[in-house]
Amino acid sequence: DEPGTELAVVSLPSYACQRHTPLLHHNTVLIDALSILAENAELSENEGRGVAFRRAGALLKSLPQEIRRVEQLRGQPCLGDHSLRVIKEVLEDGVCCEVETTKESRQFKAMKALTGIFGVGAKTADRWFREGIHTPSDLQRSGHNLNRAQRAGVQYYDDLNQPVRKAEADAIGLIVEKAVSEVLPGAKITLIGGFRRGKETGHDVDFLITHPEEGREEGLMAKVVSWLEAQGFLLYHKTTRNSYLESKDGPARPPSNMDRFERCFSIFRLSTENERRITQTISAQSTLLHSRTEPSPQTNDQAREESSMLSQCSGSRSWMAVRVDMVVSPYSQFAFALLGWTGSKLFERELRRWAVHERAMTLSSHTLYDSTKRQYLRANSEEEIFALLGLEYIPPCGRNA
Ligand code: TTP
Ligand code: MN
Ligand code: MN
Ligand code: MN
Repeated sequence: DEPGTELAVVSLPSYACQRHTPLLHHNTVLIDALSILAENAELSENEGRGVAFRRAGALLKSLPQEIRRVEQLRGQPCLGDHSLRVIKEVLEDGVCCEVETTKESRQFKAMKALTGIFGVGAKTADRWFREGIHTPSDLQRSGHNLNRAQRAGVQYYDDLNQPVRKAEADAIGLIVEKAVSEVLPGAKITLIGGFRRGKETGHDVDFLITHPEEGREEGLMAKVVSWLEAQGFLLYHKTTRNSYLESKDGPARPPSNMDRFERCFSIFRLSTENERRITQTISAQSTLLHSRTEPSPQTNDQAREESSMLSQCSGSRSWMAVRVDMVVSPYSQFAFALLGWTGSKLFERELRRWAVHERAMTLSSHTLYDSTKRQYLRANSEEEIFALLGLEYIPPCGRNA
């Protein structure tokens, strides 16, 4: 045996919100295997099973070293029999049979392709799969009636299935910032979601908008959306009003993990020219952007000519479609909204589970309710919320569970 491989890793705490989960970790192959099974469970609407595999994966992400033998994991929480079996098989044989079978299965492939369409969830995808629809092209040929979101999803399928890069997120950030300052001076925007956790790519870009004077944020989203639409930045948008104040069942128990902020799920039209100009303005040390549509080692004229040729022959263009989520929160709820929308989804789930089971509290993206004291607890920062929950503060980059 190589020295060191027998070293027992200190046993980690079991809730992901009690430990740091960095973006870069030491057990990628094992985590990838568990992620496939988690994804498959989620697509089959087996949420409990999905969460079990996600928790096991997150535990491995928190480990400070590479695991070579399954015995090194003795005493660690979050690892059920099934996950341990998968880990053991990957360590011993390089692959796990169940994972390989899942990856190759027609159903898994079809469900992934169909839920990859914006506006299509597991239920709808499963119904279509049973009808023999396996791909977005099958769907188009089928003549099914699609709703507005799904039509946009099919139309921009290729773009929306490309990872969004940080430079693109920053470019969109400047556009949203401009929109917000035009319609309500003093309002501020914060980049949330995966990019706030330090990810270099994402499936979308998420923003939280607020105004330091409570109440000024009311009706803000409609104005922001109108401005963006008038400027030609929006390919699709669906705004949902704030339903928090009107709710009868009280703020402590949102019907699901969905919160009730005014929000907009949208698709931006990001011009690659625009992105380049904007990004150069923010970073004095000019970042070299590798555009998706234009080859870079050319003069601008050559590139532009080629790009316009491409747009005629192969559908390549000088712009791209990017998914963007925007949420508006009143200033008094900002810290909760920030914590709730920074993710990861598993980290959020773990925070709420910790709150209920270990503190008899209910955490949402609006408030924290203490059932013992029968009162709402206020907080002005994420640090305060962690403290109220009796947790060590975990910065966004440590929330990649
Ligand atoms: P996502 O944008 O789905 O995920 P992400 O940003 O972590 O990952 P990706 O890079 O792939 O985009 O969600 C971001 C956070 O927003 C997530 O923690 C859950 C939260 N969220 C809510 O709180 N309520 C909602 O209704 C939705 C859709 C998300
Ligand atoms: Mn996101
Ligand atoms: Mn409109
Ligand atoms: Mn999002």
